[in-house]
Amino acid sequence: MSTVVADGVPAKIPPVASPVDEDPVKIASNISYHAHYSPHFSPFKFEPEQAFYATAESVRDRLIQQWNETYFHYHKLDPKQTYYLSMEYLQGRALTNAIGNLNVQGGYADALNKLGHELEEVVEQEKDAALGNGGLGRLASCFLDSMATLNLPAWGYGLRYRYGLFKQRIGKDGQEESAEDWLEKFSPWEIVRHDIVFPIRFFGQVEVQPNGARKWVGGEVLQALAYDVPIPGYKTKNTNSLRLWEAKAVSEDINLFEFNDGQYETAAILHSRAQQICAVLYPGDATENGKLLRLKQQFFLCSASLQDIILRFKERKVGKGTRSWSEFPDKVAVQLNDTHPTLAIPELMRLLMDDEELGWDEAWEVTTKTIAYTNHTVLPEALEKWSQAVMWKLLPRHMEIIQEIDKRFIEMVKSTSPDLEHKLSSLCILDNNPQKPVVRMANLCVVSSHSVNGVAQLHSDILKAELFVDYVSIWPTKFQNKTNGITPRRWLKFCSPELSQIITKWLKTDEWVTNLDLLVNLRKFADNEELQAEWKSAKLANKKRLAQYILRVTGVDIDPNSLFDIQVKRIHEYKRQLLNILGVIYKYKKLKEMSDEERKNTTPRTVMIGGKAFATYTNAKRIVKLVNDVGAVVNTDPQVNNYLKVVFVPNYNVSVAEMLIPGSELSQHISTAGMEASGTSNMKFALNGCLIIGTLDGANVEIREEIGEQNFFLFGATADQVPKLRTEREKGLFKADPRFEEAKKFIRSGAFGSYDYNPLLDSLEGDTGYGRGDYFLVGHDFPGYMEAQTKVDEAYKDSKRWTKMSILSTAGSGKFSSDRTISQYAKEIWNIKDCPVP
Ligand code: 26V
Repeated sequence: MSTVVADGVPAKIPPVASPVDEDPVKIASNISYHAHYSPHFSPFKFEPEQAFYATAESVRDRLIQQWNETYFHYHKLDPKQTYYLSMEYLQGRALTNAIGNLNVQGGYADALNKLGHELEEVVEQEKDAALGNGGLGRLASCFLDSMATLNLPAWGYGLRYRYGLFKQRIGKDGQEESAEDWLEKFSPWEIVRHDIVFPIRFFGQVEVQPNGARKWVGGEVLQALAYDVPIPGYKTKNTNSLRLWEAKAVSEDINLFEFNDGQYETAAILHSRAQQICAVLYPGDATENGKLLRLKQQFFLCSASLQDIILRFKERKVGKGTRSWSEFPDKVAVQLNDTHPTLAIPELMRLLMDDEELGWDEAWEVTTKTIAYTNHTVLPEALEKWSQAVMWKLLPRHMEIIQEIDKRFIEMVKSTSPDLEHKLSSLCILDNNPQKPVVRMANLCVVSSHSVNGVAQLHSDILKAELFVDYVSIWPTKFQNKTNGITPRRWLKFCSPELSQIITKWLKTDEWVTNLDLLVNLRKFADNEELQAEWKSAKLANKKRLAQYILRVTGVDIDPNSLFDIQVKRIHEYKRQLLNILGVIYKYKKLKEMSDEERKNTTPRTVMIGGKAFATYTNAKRIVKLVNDVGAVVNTDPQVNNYLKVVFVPNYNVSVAEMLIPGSELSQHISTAGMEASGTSNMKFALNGCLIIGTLDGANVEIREEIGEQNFFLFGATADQVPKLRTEREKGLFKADPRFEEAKKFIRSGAFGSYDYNPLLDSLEGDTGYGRGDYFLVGHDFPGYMEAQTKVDEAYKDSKRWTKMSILSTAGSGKFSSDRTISQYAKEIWNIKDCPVP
């Protein structure tokens, strides 16, 4: 333990309050300043945790300076600006990213050394901001990084959840969830904006004004308070904003009479309701209350963000006098990250008509030109449908507007596309099925947006050919593809500095960090022995670091010389972690049946699986339990454990991914074809020189095209074969591979303990009461999967060949930069231009 005083830091390095240049001595003095005057900790201690907060506050000073300059620059130039509306952001840790983007890595590392700390240790103190579930939230965060790096005037809007995605622990019954208290101390990155507050109404009724105008009144009114998180671009001054809303009650909403009367709960009822809104990401929606809360969250985000956007539009008149509303789409683009922020559509209509007094046609023109929608899934159970009754109660004026949009859409189809009339019952927005009348949010988005996009070519093709096929004939040019991407800063430069340095050395430039296509120039060195040796040693260093981490969090000692095989993502049946573990089980059984000599000829493997199962998703939780049970048996079996280990990596999140991905050699992206919209971890793994075993699904298709089919272990049914295979399965025409049967039987025999796996295994049979036996076609794809795995084992034995494939994976990853994705959104959907801060 070191203290500031004992180190003599204040004496040697006098605290300096203002942000500083790159001189480590001055940086150290600024860190000391924050440590010393911080109201959060005693100034007499300077342990790693205090060092983290003081360092973060020092870095934040720089960010705030750039962030203010950026705001004023945008305000002065008044360019068209994009607003990304998302219910999820998976920001992860911010310190390494901020220091790296500001390009002050060396200065801060030296400064912390002077203060008795290591930067690596200090950054580990930060908790992940996990305000999201999985790929959709992480995509939003990668997009923010690219938007700032490309100097685009673009902001994110989201909710400031008090508790993010749950913390996962593995107990004797499998996954256990607990609250993730990311704000336990405080977040040094958020700036509360007491000047930015908007009223948000719920419930109430619609009142007709004397002039016939309609007005939403009554109900309960809460406040949305802004918290800004600065988003620095890489090596640029532009620092954008992620604005997160928090719900508050108005101060008069405490009834002092009731309070003094001892009725504390009723006195503060609105305070308590306000707290509920941003309490947790994804409140369980099994109950009516849960559904209502989730809808309130969505509306809260949309209403606060749009009021803010409109205010900014009005403020930025730049000498042009009053603005005309028809200019709004020339200044504002709103991107809906899936259907979660769909209520932005009726809310913008309402604000324009009821508050700004535009007529329907004018408001509709502005709204449709402003809003664009991204679809992130074709799974029917994930397509949002809200009960009309709940919507009428919570948002009566919005329901009137949605009804009117639907009515006009139906009229339009009848008059312009009479051949589609018989399809109207599925095309229209309100599903008036008397059993369960609902609002179909995706339909509302398609009807009301000027652009609809999927997130990988195959996914966009499926949208056009299936889910939205009839809309395509109405609006042939509305549908687009924008293949996802990932930020090369976080996902290569910062998480794997060793490999990054090698790439920079061989490319003779570090420009690849902002122009990822340059990686293609590595191809010509793929056989070079010197590069191969450096590449292997960097990968080995990353594997050793990962092995230490695994030992620390699981107690399992893994061999860095074995093949590191990783599957990390949310646990879902369509992602088929079950296929992976069944393959492992079969392999384990065969290893046990082999002689010692035979085992020695196999390729030693460490299989790591990680991810969170939604708390109420029983089968996903059974899969987590199975992986853990298999690990417990295999890892302690002395006959086998030199050749095979199985690790469940607990509490998978962004920081854990930053540790796992650089150390990976093979990763599994094995969803049933047609079901994974894109996937983005596949891109992160490939970028880090990891080979992929996968199906022709989502972005795998394009990754394989880019890196070359000989460098991709492909197996499985294709998306267009899937429907027929399912029908055959239902008709009992499927003949199971004996290896598949053997693996299942082995589990049922109790080889992995006494837990009842029958319900999970039954879901793989064609004749169960589950209604859709082996819907995900694990049985069909099993033999192909096993053969692909055999090819993996063979390829790994030839280290030169494997290393070449690894280099070619990185070399072929240029397309998957989120800089490319965002440039396409900017040009082809938002029509915005960069606006670099001088
Ligand atoms: C949500 C749910 C909720 C109910 C149970 C079933 C289910 C299945 C899927 C989903 C996903 C909703 C949207 C989503 O997160 N999509 C992901 O978006 C990523 C970024 O575009 C993409 O890479 C992933 O493939 C896609 O699953």
